Amino acid sequence: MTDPGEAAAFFVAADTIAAVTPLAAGNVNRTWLVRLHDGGRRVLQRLNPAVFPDPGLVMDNLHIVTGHLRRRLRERSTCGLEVPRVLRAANGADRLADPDGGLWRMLTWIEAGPTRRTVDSAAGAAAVGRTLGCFHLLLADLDPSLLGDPLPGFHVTPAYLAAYDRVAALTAAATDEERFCAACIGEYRFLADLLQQQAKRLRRQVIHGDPKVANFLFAADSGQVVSLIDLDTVASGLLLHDLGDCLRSCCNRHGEDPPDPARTRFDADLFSAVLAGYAQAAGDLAGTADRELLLTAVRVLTFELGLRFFTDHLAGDRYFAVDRPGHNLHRALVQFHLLRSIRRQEKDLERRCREILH
Ligand code: GN1
Ligand code: MG
Repeated sequence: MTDPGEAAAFFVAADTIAAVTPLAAGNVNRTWLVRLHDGGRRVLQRLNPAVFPDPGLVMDNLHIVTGHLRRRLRERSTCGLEVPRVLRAANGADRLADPDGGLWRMLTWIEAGPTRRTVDSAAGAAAVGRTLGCFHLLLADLDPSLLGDPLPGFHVTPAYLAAYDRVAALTAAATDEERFCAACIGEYRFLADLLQQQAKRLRRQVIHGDPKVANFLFAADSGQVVSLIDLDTVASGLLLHDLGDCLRSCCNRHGEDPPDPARTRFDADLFSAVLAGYAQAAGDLAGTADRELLLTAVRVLTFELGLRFFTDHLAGDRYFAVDRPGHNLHRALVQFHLLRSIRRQEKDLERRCREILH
C-alpha cells in the first residue's frame, strides 16, 4: 500500500505538509488528517478495494452529489449544511490509484467537534433527523440514474440472508453467543423480504446509504449538525433504507460496540425526536407507504446489519475492520438485542410514528 505521507504529497506539495495522522476510523475505509504548515487541514482517504469494486465510480458519484448539494444549498437557506469538496493535485487529478487497487483522495476538512458515535439527548436526535431530512430534500430532484451503483447488493437484505445461509451451512454455531445470533436470524428471517416486496410503493431517490450517527458532524459549541459526511454509498435507494439505518443507529444510546451487548435498548424518546426533526425538515417527502412501513424499515435495517456482522464473523472477518477476534460477533449481538428491544416496544413505537408522521 502507498504510504499515507506519499499519498498526501501527491495532492499537496510535500514541503507544505506538517503531519499526517490517522483519524477516527470507519469500518471500511481508512482516513487521515493532513496538517499543513500554514495551519490548514485536509482529509486524506483510501477507498478499500475489497469493499468497493469500482472506487473510481465512487469518486464520480461523489462529484455529482456534492455538486448538486452545493447548487441546491445556494437556493435553500433553511438547510445549513457544509459539503466536503474533492481537492485536486497540481496536475488536476482528483484521485491516486495504488498498486493494491486502493484509491486515494483528498477532501476539505470540515470544522466540527469530536466525532459522536451516540446521541444522548432528544435535541441531538432531532438535529440528526433534521439533517437527514434536509439531505433527502436537497437530493429529491437529482436523477438517481445519473449515479452508478457503488456497492452492488448493498441493502439487498435477501441477498445478505442467502450469503449467511451459505456460510452457516459450512460453519455451525459453536458457542452460546453464536447460537444466540443463529436463533435470532431464524426468528427474524421473515423480515428480509418485507421492503423488497413493497418497493414499488416506496419512495426511491438518491440516498446517503450509511447515515449512522458517526457520519453526522456536530459543531463543537452548539448542538447543531454542520455536515453529513461519508458519501461513498450515495446511490439510488429507498428513503426507508436511510431512515431505518439512521434510527437503528441513533436510538441505540450505548452505541454499536458497548461493553455488554445484552444491555442494548432501543430508545423510544430518541426515536420520536429523530422523526420529529425529519418531518420538520423533509415535510411530506415520505409518502403514505413510507410512513406505514417506517418501523418495519428500522427492524429490517437492524436485522440486516446484525446479519452482515455475524456472517462476516463466521466467514473470518473479511469485510469489516476488526480490533480483536470476536469483534464482529460482539457487534452482531448488539444489533440482535436491539431488534428484540424494538419488538418489545412495537405498539408504542407504531403509535409514536403515526402521531408524528401523520
Ligand atoms: C460500515 O465504513 P462505515 O463505518 O462508515 C458499513 C455500513 C454499516 C456500518 C456500521 C460500505 O460503515 O453499511 O452500517 O459500517 N459501510 C459499508 O457501523 O459497508
Ligand atoms: Mg461508510
